[in-house]
Amino acid sequence: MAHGRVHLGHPQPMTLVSDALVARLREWGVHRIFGYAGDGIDPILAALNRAGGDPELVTTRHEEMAAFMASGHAKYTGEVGVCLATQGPGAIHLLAGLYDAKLDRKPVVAIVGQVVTTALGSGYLQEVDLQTLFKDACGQYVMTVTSPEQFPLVLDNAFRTALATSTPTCVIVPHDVQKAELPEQTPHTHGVVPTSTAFSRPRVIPPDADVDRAVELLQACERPALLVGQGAFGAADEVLALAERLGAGVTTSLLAKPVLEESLPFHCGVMGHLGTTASADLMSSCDALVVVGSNDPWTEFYPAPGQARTVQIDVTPRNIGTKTEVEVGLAGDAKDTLAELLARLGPVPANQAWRATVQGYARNWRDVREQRARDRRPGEDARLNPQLVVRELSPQLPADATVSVDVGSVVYWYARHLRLPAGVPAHLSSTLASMGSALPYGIAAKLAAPDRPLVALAGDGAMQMNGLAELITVAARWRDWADPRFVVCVLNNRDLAEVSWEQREMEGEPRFDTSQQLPDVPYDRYAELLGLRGIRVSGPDELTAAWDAALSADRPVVINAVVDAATPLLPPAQPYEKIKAMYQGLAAEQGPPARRAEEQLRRERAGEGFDDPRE
Ligand SMILES: Cc1ncc(C[n+]2csc(CCOP(=O)(O)OP(=O)(O)O)c2C)c(N)n1
Ligand SMILES: [Mg+2]
Repeated sequence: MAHGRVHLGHPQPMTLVSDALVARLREWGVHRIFGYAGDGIDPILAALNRAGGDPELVTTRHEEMAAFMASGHAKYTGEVGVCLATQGPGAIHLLAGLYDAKLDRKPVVAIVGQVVTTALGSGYLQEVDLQTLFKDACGQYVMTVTSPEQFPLVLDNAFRTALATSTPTCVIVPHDVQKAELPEQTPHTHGVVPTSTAFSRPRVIPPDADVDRAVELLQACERPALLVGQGAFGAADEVLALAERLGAGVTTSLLAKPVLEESLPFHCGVMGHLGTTASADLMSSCDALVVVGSNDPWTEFYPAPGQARTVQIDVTPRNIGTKTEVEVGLAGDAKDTLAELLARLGPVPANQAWRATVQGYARNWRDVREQRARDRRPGEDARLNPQLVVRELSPQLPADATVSVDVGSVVYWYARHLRLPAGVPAHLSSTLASMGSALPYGIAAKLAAPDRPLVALAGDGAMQMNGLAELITVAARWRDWADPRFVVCVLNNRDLAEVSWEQREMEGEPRFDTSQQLPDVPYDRYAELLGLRGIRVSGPDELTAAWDAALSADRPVVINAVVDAATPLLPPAQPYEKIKAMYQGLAAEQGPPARRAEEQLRRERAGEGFDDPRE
């Protein structure tokens, strides 16, 4: 091929681009990559074969899962996640997982094959314009390598950029370039760019004047609240210290649920549509808000305009002021910035009445939550209350567990009912909110920490979308795990329930059976077929034993929890006008489940103190 237009001087030891790729991955600290084969990457696969397992190639059942695993790996480990796919269809399949990383701001490097450079532009078999395909998902850096000498700098830039911008990046390597020779030592000559794996992060703290303004604001307030986001991971001590000093109530974004122990008396739980009444109460009555590393998009759940003077701490200046009116922006790392703020804040007179109010919100929510979880479904065709399924996990969740969650109604029950012991990580596709995150995330977490028990919570729609396929990966690998416990709990409601509730709440329409209904699958028996254990649960009294059996099993377990789809996804503390459409949609539906759902909704609203009219 026509590479090497650069004059390289004397003959010197050469290596293949693919071998250089594998060696460079190790230098970047990558010891596991997630991928799927194709002839477009055969030279890279051969190099991985020669590398003898470092990095290890984890194969998935679908490239999308490789990308989700890379995103999950980044979330659980803090490292760069790497995925590998072939040209054309394989590359296309990566997209959703890469967008997941992009929207939740995680560093991922995608390595994809491409047809040979001699055929590019000819409309070749599997030829897809990959630069354009990845242009948005990997907007910070996507590059096609067209010569071997260019390869090292492109790979290094992809890693540097992924780390520096917390986003996915993409390296496209045409098949012939993968097989081309590269000098082991970069020649010191015009047109060849030296590169290295050196990387460093800045220590970012805001200017003193900004901190002083924040201090002034906080000293003048009477009813402070903290909204804690994923930027506060690693800053729990400082967040706690600020909350205690100010006497503030605390709420978190969904992503930041694991940051703080939720049993703290002033912790009001997760905010937003899927959040708690305590969080809604806190946000609607505070007069000052400190947003710490959160860019939570549930804007209608922030304080109303003009209600609260707001300080926002964010390491990314462009995030400041983007979701609510902010008076003082503090551009800085959460931990260091909070430390600065605490150092300058001095003692603050404690507003005991506000403290008591906040603790009252939190206590009240805990009562509401317990009531909802314990609510039994009456009637002949009674099904399990899904809230109880998740509630019953809380006391049994091992202190060293790792949790992965899917998108669907289970996120509501996770946010509201699962008590995470301190230090238990939990992740899901949050900002992209893509179905199909629980299994690939769970596998990535398990491979990163095979000695920790894993619990994956998923809906039946998500299981049918990809979970059943990825369970095959679990079945193929569990014997290698130091702790074989990998518990998948499927909330089997035969419904795309979250969307069914959205059809009612957002549109005032009845649930559309054709689009919402799911075929029944015996998830427990499918697990048994794969050599795993399966447990079917259909009554509330079986739950404790089911979780216990699953968490003490000698192999992965699938719990098929047959639950009631007629369980409202009720946003917290909303005026009747906002809930009216839900009643309207339900009223237009026939049959006992709709009547049950209506009564359930009315009861849950009453539990929040609303006496909704019967129209
Ligand atoms: C890839 C993808 N497709 C569609 C959606 C829209 N969506 C959000 S939740 C949901 C229902 C999920 O159903 P299931 O997994 O059964 O969970 P349930 O809500 O029934 O508990 C759907 C279709 C999405 N978020 N992601
Ligand atoms: Mg479902």
